[in-house]
Amino acid sequence: SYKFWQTQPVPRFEDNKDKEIKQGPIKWIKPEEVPKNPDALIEGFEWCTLDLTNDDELQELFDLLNNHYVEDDNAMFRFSYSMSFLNWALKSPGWKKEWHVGVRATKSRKLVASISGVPTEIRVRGEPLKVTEINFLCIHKKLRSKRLAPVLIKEITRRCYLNGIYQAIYTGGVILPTPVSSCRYYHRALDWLKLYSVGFSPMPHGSTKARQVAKNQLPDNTSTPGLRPMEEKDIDAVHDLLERYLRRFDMYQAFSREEIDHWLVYKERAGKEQVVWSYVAEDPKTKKITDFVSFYNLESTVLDNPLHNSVRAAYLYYYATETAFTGDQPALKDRLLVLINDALICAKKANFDVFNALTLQDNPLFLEKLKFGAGDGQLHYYLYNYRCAPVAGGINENNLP
Ligand code: YNC
Ligand code: MG
Repeated sequence: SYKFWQTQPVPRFEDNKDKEIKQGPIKWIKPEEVPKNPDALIEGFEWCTLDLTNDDELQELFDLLNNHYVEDDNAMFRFSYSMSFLNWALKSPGWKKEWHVGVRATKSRKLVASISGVPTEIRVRGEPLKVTEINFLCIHKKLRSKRLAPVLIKEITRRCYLNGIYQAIYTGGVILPTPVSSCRYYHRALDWLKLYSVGFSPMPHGSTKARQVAKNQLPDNTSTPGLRPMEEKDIDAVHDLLERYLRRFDMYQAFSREEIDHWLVYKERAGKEQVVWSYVAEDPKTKKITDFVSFYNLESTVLDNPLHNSVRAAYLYYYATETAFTGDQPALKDRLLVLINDALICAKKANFDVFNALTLQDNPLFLEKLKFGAGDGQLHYYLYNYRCAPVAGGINENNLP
């Protein structure tokens, strides 16, 4: 099968068995051969470009996603991206209106599908690559299984090619040809009783509610010396630290200063929900920024529960520490145990119910120790029109405990 994906410039599953994978683009795109107009849609629907600077259109995308976007396998929870989150994710530096693609019902004008992209630059084993990061592919439940997804994907591809971008990065819970890397989701309960009552956390065999609550208790105060919220004045120090930290991995985002500002110290308009929390550790003596850690806010709607409507989830985002460069593995591990535990404490204070993290970068050093448990969810990373050897779980193997 993969009737659509086998026509696309992506590696086949078999390709990863080749001994030597020559890294680079799969297909060379001739700009003059890129179609000037979109493909036709099924009768009764038409293309649109969303204007997300217009709150009404942002609201339409919000409504589509809140009713039809990603659910877990048992349809108990559905991602609920806030309007602030969509502003943050879709209007990052260099964003283009043309990459906010929608489909409307011609008669009712109702928005029934979306796919979007924002530009960024990544490094793959040292090679710089300008890419579009594709996200929010969503089709109304009543229009599923009509082969609309391939039409949406071809349209955003056309719009990327027209802008001179020939590669893309995207993630998903489903297996497609062919992941460049795969991670597992881990979850750390902050409000175990709530997670239990919504059916997210099971009661471990032989345990009790009281024991689970006690097990997940956190200290009231953080313990990294000099930990404080990140401010604008920290941007250059964090940029430098994160850049050096990420260079240790095979694939990562190559941030500009403007991107650090946007992704880590994002300020929403007054009255809107906070999206990202970032903290720095400032050495009390030298005043140098030695560490930083961040997480973002992504709620899930609880479907069909009499007690709770939503779960507030914090997702571990970027972090970095000077101890990563000392070559002293136990020191790195010890530092991360304290730093990430502090992030848990901050998230608990900000009223989050659960803290999620993936098995990438140095995360395996602290996940189990900090009482994260493995979830059922996987996250696969994909590159479009670019071939390279698989990246081992995003993890630098030398850093495994
Ligand atoms: C998926 N998540 O395999 P084959 S993640 C990519 N990503 O094709 P139909 C997907 N492809 O197998 P439906 C996919 N899910 O025949 C399915 N497919 O080759 C493929 N869910 O299309 C699938 N959002 O329209 C099959 O399926 C073909 O009506 C079937 O629609 C799918 O945003 C979907 O999970 C996912 O809204 C839209 O189920 C729908 O089921 C839905 O008959 C809930 O489609 C929400 C959801 C996905 C979240 C995400 C990243 C998307 C990446 C897309 C690929 C981008 C490529 C790069 C483009 C730029 C290139 C440059 C430069
Ligand atoms: Mg469809």
